[in-house]
Amino acid sequence: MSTNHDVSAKAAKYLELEDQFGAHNYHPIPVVLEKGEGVYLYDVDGKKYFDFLSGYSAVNQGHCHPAIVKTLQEQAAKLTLTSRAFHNNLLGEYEAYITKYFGYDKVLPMNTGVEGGETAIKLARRWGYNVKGIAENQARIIFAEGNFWGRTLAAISSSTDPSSFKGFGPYMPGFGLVPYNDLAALENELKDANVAAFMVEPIQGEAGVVLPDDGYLKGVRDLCTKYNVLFIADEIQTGLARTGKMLACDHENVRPDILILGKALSGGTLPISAVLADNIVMMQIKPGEHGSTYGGNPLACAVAMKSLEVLKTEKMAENAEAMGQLLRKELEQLNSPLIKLVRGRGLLNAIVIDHKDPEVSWELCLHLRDLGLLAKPTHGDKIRFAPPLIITEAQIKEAVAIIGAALKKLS
Ligand code: IF1
Repeated sequence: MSTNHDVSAKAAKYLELEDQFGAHNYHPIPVVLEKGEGVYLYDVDGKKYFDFLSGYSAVNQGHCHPAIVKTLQEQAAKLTLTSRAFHNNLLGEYEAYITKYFGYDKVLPMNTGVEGGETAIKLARRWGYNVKGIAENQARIIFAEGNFWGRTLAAISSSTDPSSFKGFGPYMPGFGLVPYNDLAALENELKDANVAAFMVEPIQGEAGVVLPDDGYLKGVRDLCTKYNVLFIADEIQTGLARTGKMLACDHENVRPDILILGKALSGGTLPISAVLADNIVMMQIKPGEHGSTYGGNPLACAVAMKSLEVLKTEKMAENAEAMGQLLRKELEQLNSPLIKLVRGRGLLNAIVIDHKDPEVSWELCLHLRDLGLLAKPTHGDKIRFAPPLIITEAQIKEAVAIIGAALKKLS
């Protein structure tokens, strides 16, 4: 493994700036990007890459989607922010649009995904006290081991990954954990009358694209109904056509009580998140009790509506389903001894690398970069393959040829 993975002198300058002036809270693949178009990214030296990360599934619609960018530019020139101290002419239209789109009474607009999670938990606690009748300060929220929902103190308080939570205590009380994909363990917890909600990702992204058994989501729905507990689905990564359906919950036809969306709600242009629920949950929060400066701003409203619209008009869920099947089949046909496992749903996929050296996934991603494909290892031995949902059959085949060539450089 003595490949020369040096970057150009031009790229090195950008790395130095970040190294000197930025916090060292990331360890990126050494590549400096300056342009995106559809499924492609371009670096500062003009080299073109397939994007197989899609901004962690924020760029489902493809980089700089023309219709989204047009809407963004037009609205940016007209009105961007009023704050919620006043009304704006797009908020109500957006709220009507997104609630109809997903079939909920109401929406609460926020910005980042983690704020969506925080909002869902605040709603669940309120519902727990006001509706379920839990005694003050006794509400519990249950999470699945291996979950990832962001970096706030609440989010890391539910984390089982030491690199997320270690050294940042004390942690949020009132949280519990059960193993993922374990309905018996969940039922055991839900018997506690102080439990207000179970919050779960339909497929665990950060954990390495971990799919539960068929029937798990249906089982979660049934248990939450049985024990009068809210089912919160974190579809920030799995939602918006990524897994081959508009929501990953649609694969089992289950409807969560609280739905959290983010990432691709803006096609990668702005931080936009949304929490959807029916009145019995949403109306527990009263004026002045929750919000944010940017949540529901007119620019975000316009961009979110267009981002949702193109997912449907361009049939991105259908394409994700078809291209995902092709991608997994082609990856399996590489018959690489280094690929232990190919797994995923739609275009949310991962390979598990079979090698005793954990550095080999990183090395593979550097070879992929050199050959024109960008991907990132997660948890050592896994590499996520999640291109924009507009990818074509020919592009999938070309990308898999690159992956095959990169794997050969390692063996
Ligand atoms: C980082 C991974 C992806 C998420 C789910 C909520 C959030 C996320 C299911 C919070 C965010 C990110 C954030 C990014 C890395 C990342 C990630 F590698 F950790 F696993 F996407 F795959 N729920 N996911 O996946 O959303 O507040 O960030 O908008 O470095 O933290 P956010």
